[in-house]
Parts: sequence; structure tokens; C-alpha cells
Amino acid sequence: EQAIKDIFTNRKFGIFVHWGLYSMLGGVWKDKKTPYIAEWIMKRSRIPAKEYEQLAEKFNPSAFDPAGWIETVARAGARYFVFTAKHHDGFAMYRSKCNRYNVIDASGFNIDPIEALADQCRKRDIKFCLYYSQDQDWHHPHGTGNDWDFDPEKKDFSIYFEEKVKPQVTELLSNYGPIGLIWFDTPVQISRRHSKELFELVHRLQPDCLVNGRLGHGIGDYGQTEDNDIPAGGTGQAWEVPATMNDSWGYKTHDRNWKSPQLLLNQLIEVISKGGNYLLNIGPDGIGRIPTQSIQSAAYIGSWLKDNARA
Ligand code: JFZ
Repeated sequence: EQAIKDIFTNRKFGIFVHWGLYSMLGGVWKDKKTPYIAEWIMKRSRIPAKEYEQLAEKFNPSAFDPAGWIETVARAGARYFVFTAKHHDGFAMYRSKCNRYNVIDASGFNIDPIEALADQCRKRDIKFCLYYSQDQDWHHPHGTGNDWDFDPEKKDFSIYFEEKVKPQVTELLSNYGPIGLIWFDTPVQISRRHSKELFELVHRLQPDCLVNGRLGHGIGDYGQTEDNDIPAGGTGQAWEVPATMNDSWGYKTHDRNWKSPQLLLNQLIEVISKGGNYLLNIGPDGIGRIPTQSIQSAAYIGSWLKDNARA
């Protein structure tokens, strides 16, 4: 109740960040530009896991600036922040002790982005939250979605769930202080029993951490609309609209279809006036730079809020 009240009554507006190995590709693999959302490039281009893994070795985001990123979030007037701890590619963007395929152990980079971002959020009273792909995992032999390296017939979701999902969600909820909400996504294979178990695990570790509506089987603490989709409202339930500034979540070099700052502000006002929360995405590039358009839109929204909305 308190948690719902905090994020869905008081905070209302969040910034989402999709950042991972896919950001290094910007939607381009071997000179071929993917027409799809850029964080899906491993699957769309059927990149062998062994080859995709090599991106980790080259991961060295010299422009990663946690204070600057959260400055942008604060400037936008956003009051919560959701970061991709692990997307469908299976790569953990934090120090994971239970799986070596993570930013500390598999790359030369020695900063834990989650630790750094959580610290910055705490300093500015921005609620720190995480995205975790609990079902699709294209790197784990038993995760969902990779049928070019691993035979789906031979998969056992429970193995992946026990050796990766539960331990990683446990780490994430144990090592970084209070987490406002955890954003699960694209339930496909996950059974009701597994969804329920994960829901209970989250609440056992952090009773105040909310679970979004994409864990699977209708389990969760609040509703999720389709991406960029704004419902009529009036349900009395907490709901959230995830939205992008262009047509991709992960950084995509050739996506120039940026929504104008005015349009994004209109969306935010429409969603919030109908009772929802607005979660607006930014996709920094592989070295950690936030696209100029995103910085400008964030500043535009924030200055309007400052002038027109009373806290
Ligand atoms: C998912 C992810 O596959 C995608 O990469 C991104 O992280 C996005 C935020 O979430 O994509 C979805 C999931 C659900 C819907 C649309 C895209 N939906 O319900 O319309």
C-alpha cells in the first residue's frame, strides 16, 4: 500500500534506461541494419552466443557518467528510475557472483553500473528500480528464446530458473539497498508456479518492492499497458505506460524517428491525467553517451513541469 502510494500516487513519472552489450551495436550487425528494436539484435540476426559474448570483452564505456545520467533524470522531473539489470541477451549489467556472464567478470570494465546508479539516485531522492528478463535469456542453454544455439526440445526451464533467475534476483534485491519496483518482461515459457515463486521471492527479500504486470499469469502488483499505448483510465488500479522517444528501447544508430519534446510532454500529461504512471525510455550508446535528442526532451519536459506543476 505504502509502496503503491509512493510510486503511483506521488512519483508518477519515471525514466527507463535500456543499456547493455546490444548498445555497442546500435542495431547494426556485420553492416546489416536491423529494422527491429535494437536490443533484440542478437535474436533477429541469430548471432551465436559465443560470438555475441565477445562484445563483453570489448565493453569499455569511457563516457559512462552515472552522476550525469541521473542529473538528466532529475532535470526531466522524473522521480523514479528503472535500469536493465539483465535483458533478453542474458548479460548481467552488475557484479553477479552466481554467473560469470556479467559486466565485472566478462569485461575489462570494473565499475558496477547498478551500484553507481543506485548511489546517484539515493543522493537525489529518485527511487531506484530494476528491469530483469526472467523468461527470455538467449545466453543460458535453458533460457527461453535462443533456438539457433540450443535445441528447444532439450530445454528445461527449471534449470535456468534455479541456477540463474532466483540467484540473480536475490543478489539484486540484497546488494543495492531498497528497490522501488522490479520490472519483469515477456512471459512465454514461465509456468504459474515459477511466476508465483518469483513474486514471493521478491516480497520476501523486499516487502516494499513492487512487481510489475509482466511477470506472467496475471501475477503482479500493478498493471502494464502495451508499450506506448495509453488506455482510457478510470480503473482505480495502479498502471504504468512504458514509452520510447523513438522506435527502439536500446540505442539504435539509424532510428531517427524521434518524437518531439512537445509530443512526449503531451503523452506524459495525458497518461498522468488519466491516472497512470509514465515511464519514458532512454537508450545510451555503447560508450555511455545519452543521445542529444533524449537530453533535450528530458530538459523540455522538466522545465515545463517546474513552471506548471506544483509538487
Ligand atoms: C519488451 C522487450 O522485449 C523489449 O526489448 C523492451 O524491453 C520492452 C520494454 O519490453 O517488449 C515488449 C513487451 C510487451 C509488449 C510490447 C513490447 N506489449 O505488451 O505490448
